Amino acid sequence: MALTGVLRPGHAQLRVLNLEEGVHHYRDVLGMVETGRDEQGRVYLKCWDERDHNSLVLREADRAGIDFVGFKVLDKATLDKLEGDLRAYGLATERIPAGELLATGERVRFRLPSGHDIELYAEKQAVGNGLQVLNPAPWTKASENGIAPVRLDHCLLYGPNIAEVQKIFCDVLGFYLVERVLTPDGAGNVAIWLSCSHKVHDIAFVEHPEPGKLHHLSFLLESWEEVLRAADIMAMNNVQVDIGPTRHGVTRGCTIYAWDPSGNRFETFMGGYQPYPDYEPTTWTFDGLGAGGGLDYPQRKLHESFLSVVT
Ligand code: M3P
Ligand code: FE
Repeated sequence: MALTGVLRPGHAQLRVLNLEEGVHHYRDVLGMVETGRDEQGRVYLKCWDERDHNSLVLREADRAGIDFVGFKVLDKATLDKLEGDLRAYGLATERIPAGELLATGERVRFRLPSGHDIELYAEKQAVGNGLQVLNPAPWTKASENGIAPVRLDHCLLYGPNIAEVQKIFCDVLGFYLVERVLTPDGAGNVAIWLSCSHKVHDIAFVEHPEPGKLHHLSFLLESWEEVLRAADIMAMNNVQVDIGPTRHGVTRGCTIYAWDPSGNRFETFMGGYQPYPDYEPTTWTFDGLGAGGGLDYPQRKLHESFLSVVT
């Protein structure tokens, strides 16, 4: 099998200021499926076409932002191996027992030098996508609820030391660099897009002085028409839009950035392209991010909120 090691981003735990407002947004407007609640009061959701029990966990807190991002790995042997590799690299790891997150096996957690907590896990209950595996229909009723993305696709995180973060993902966890934006002097990167798969990114980072920040969690749609329909649904539900609908030059994704009721940015997007690990990374100059259309290809400007609004 070609796809081994780290498979995909599997879950993110998001802090919301008001739980039921957050549930309304992610379940009824974005159109995820609620799959459980735990004794801590956390709410679990998945996108309709995801097969594992949950991909988004909402926790009520007095400040918005992200608690952790979890990546599913191939199996338990891979989990043990990657834990050893992280430790050998010099990172501290912590084991969180199975069941601490509903329907989820043991997790290995570590903190990046950007201040973000990342987890690896091998097991999560497969609840299916509502379709039988034998002679299935192409979609279900759940795919007609709200914006209805097919999966949690990636996140963009803001924090310090992204050169070191890139080394951890690429040298220890088997990711590769797909695109990057150079610093104004061209000596380093201000932004990196990393993939562990055939996706244009599974996680991305922007260099930022404050650690542990969330720029956006992103959800995949399958057509430009669905992105435009998402914009209609956002407007009908008074969801505040940040940028779009438009296209990113970086990754070529066709996108909307918008805010949930707690001020966490989320993205609904389609497209991009399918890179391979042997591709030379695409490089954008710092000016290219704005005037070159990296952020917003048609408008060719660096929207002020891109660098300043994070949770
Ligand atoms: C994405 C995406 C920028 C490009 C961002 C890309 C900030 O968020 O999902 O493709 O230039
Ligand atoms: Fe994105």
